[in-house]
Amino acid sequence: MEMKNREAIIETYKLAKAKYEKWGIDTDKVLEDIEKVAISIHCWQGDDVRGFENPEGSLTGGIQATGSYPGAARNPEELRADIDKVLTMIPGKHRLNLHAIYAETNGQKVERNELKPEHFKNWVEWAKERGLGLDFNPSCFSHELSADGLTLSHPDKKVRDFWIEHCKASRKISEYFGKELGTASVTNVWIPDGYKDIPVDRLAPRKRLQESLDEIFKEEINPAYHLDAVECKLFGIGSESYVVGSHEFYMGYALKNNKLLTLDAGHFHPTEVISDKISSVLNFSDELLLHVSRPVRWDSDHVVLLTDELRNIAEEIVRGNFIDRVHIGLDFFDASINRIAAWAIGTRNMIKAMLIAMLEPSDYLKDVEANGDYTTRLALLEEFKTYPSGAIWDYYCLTKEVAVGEEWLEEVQNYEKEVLSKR
Ligand code: RNT
Ligand code: ZN
Repeated sequence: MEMKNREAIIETYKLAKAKYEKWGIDTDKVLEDIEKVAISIHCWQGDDVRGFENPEGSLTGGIQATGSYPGAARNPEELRADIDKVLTMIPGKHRLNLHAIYAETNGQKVERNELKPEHFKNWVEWAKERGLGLDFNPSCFSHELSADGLTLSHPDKKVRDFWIEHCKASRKISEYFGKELGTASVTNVWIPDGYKDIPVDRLAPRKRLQESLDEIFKEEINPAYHLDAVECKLFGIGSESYVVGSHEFYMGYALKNNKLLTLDAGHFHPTEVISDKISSVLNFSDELLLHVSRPVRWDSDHVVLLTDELRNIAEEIVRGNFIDRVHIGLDFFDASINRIAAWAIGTRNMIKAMLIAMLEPSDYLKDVEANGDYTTRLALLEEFKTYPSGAIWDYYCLTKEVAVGEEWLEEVQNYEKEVLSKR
């Protein structure tokens, strides 16, 4: 960047800093705090949730990546190179979230219930070199044993056992991540189980799921290495009428068994928001996992934008002092635009939302509210919307030596020309 542009960013930062100082916000301190916020970046935006097990296979389980933008990663090397590229556009130190289908088995067919830590050795080496933490997910979809839409709640014990073993294997892989990298790996169990049409027996599948989970979690694993999370859902393609692992099911299960609940922004009724759930769940649970996504009329997994709801999620985390208790994961997969851009846009937005939330004088606003002065509350919240948070964000990117403003787009375009278009 040209010297005069750098100087302009620094000058603008100083002016913005003075504005926030008036409200008792020390922007230098905010920049120290935002650095500690680690976002768990999902690997599956890079290849439309295909994985390496069977790249020709199609994505099942009621989720879909639509679009045919060229350049998707076809193998571990390409995926890692793409993530490396994304990381150059994102300020701060973050985490990578892997799925079991991203195992590297040297061309050998390894059943999912037989996956071992060694199949993730390359990922661990890669993460170590970059100082990143890893998170994990068993993959209970896109497989012949999930073809009828049932896994851990399947009436056939043999099918259930296969998925139980897969989830157990996944916990061992996660433990290995935690040991190797010195930061607990959060492993999230999501299953597609449900019915297209109205079931008669809503109870039996839930009983079976409960038993399967009990079996999966039987072995205690040191929470310094590994944490378990369970993800609820309302409906999916093929499970429109009934989802076994509903919100109430997993909320009950998580609280009773001391597991993390996962709240995915797209897994509720279209007008229901996860921002309002954070302060409730954390009354009863130590920690929480979020799958930040953008549902458009349904669980469409669109790229995360700086919407009101994204800002509300970030505000809830910051205002409640929950930064150490909420694991922020991303979950979207858009195949209709450049995938590196999708990652960069969504991840930058998540960090931006956290930064904006940290720039709010929330103690002052809480006092005003407690005194019943809702006029001041509303007036200030609206005025703060046009405070110069962008200047703080630009300065943060500058000091972290990542693209400032839309500069990253040119980097993506060059990468597309030089790398992606040749795939
Ligand atoms: C599906 C869930 C789940 C997946 C990923 C790939 O509805 O949101 O989290 O999107 O695990
Ligand atoms: Zn999710």
